[in-house]
Amino acid sequence: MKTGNFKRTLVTTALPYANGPVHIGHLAGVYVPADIYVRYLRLKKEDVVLIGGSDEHGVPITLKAKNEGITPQDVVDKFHGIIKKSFEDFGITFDVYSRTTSKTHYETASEFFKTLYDKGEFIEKESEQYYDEEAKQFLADRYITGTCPHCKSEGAYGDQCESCGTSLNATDLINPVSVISGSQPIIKTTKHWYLPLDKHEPFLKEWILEGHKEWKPNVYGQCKSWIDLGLQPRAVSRDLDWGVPVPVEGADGKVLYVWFDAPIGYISATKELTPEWEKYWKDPESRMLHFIGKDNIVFHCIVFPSMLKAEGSYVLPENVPANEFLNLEGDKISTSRNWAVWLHEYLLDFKDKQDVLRYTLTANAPETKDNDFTWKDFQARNNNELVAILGNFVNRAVVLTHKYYDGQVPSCGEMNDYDKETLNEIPAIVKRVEDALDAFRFREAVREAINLARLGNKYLADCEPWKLIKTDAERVKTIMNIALQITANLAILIEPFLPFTAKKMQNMLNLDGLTWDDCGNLEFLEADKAINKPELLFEKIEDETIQAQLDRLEQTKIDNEAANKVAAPAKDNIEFDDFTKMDIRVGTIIEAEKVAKTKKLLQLKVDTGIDQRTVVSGIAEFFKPEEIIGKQVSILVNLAPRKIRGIESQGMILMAEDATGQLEFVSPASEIKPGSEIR
Ligand code: B3M
Ligand code: ZN
Repeated sequence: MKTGNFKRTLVTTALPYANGPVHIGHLAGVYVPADIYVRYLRLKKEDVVLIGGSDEHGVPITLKAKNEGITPQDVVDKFHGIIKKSFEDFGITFDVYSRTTSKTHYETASEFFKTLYDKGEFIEKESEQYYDEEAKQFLADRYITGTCPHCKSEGAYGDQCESCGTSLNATDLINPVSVISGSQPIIKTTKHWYLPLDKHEPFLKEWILEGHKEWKPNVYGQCKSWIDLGLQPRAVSRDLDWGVPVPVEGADGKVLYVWFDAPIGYISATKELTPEWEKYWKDPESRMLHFIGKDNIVFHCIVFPSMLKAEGSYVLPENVPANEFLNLEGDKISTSRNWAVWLHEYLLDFKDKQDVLRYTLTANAPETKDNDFTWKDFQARNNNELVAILGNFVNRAVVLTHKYYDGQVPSCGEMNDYDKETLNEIPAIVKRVEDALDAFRFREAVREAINLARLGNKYLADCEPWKLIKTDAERVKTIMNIALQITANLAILIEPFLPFTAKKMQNMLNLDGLTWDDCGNLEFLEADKAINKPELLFEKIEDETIQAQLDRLEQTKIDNEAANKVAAPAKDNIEFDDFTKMDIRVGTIIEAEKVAKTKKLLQLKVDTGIDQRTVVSGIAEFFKPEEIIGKQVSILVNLAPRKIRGIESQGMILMAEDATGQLEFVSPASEIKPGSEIR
């Protein structure tokens, strides 16, 4: 689709859930490509807005709040701030970054629902839903887990299986369990509103399968398989107390389903951006693009368009350039397993290196298939491409200009064939970058852009001005003029991808207000123009720096393995009498010292209330003697004495030991007299 057929473009980016920070997967899949695209259109002086915001509803947020003993609002306030800052730090140039708890959004989502409701676009249906009798509440989506009926993985959620990606109804799950109480939920009747996707099926077939064959194969293919499976009505409300209340009579305790209100968040955010929001949303000459990850395809290509169509006055997306997933060092990125590179943490370790990450994520974007981020690749792209090609070329051009001409652009004399050939390459490269960007092929686009720096490097290496300067100073002026023209073109061409670097380059060249049309123009650096001192663009990343990142991930793996170790199975049953044979008391440790020549043993003196006795205990690796004096512990006092390393041990201190071997004392919750019986 040519951009020229439209008057303006509305670019939306998936609204990240405000229940955690954002990581490289978010950046690579959605925000960097969207930002590249929008920067490109802005350079072309097109009317474009970039819309973003936090998705602040949904069950994971309520669960997180519950776990942490805070309110859902506390959760989203915290992460909305962190996420917004990360995007700013990485130069994602949102025209508006809003949130779905904003007043405008509540009004907009409510009105949208009401309009569809009044038009009779919903089916009202009583249905059987899971209900947790202990917690006394209906269990929406993620409040239930169970076995996926399709791929049979454990831990599938009530709305989606994260293993196979299938979207589910909670009642499809095998062996459902309530996340709140762990109990087996019962089925109870409740009323909800449904969007009859089946009714929209003929339209969707026509519009996507016939009308949008140009969509990326991964997107088109997913839509086709959804439609081929046959679409079902989808509930757009939930029994929950966090969300936009369903704005009709008799809907107490019900809110809009998060996937109903979240895409309306794009509309609310545009409203907050400009009073002229309707021209972006309702004028058929506006083009809407949704940048999303592959798990959101069905909602943006099928559900939201059906909502918009049912409403009647909105434009539909022109394209949905969804990406696949980015993995990290061969493993799926996971928030719960902390298997991620968090954007805010990256910047602590790689200060001012936003462009290095933007570049790596673009060059290696998961455009057509899942892709892997590795720290080695990150290092190689930085050292071999950004430093050795781009940085090296720009630096040479600027440094030599200062060295030979005191920082003034030399005039271009007569060009030879090689000069002309080189310059002719520029428009060809620009065209290839444009074609790739127009088709949302960002990997290819950035590769082509860097090819301009390759061209410049080769030109300088072939012409060797540093040798010629002694023999043919006139010729060197032409060479350096051409090198600077290439640099200036690069400063425009790389701006969408590497905006921080482009800015530095434009500063060095004393240029600003450049537009895409200036690409290929070889006049805008006129002779005698003064340029500024060179600035460092990129620096080599050393092996140690990369190793530190790999070590951190290795540690995460170790921590996860420890956390995943399960408790040992229960032992065989015993009789009550067997149990009562044990005399367990509360004792207080009154002396402690290491047993000489051992690593694990401490010799303790314990006040048992009955007497003061010596006990040898294998806890020295976990506790320092001085730390445990005064500690109340559980002691088995009628264990037959035995000699350990020549010391008679009279009893045993009871310890709790987790699956990883970590030890803790079993102590009374508050102080109690030594000798108190434990039973
Ligand atoms: N918050 C899901 C996600 O982050 C969801 C996107 C909403 S876009 C309207 O994957
Ligand atoms: Zn599954």
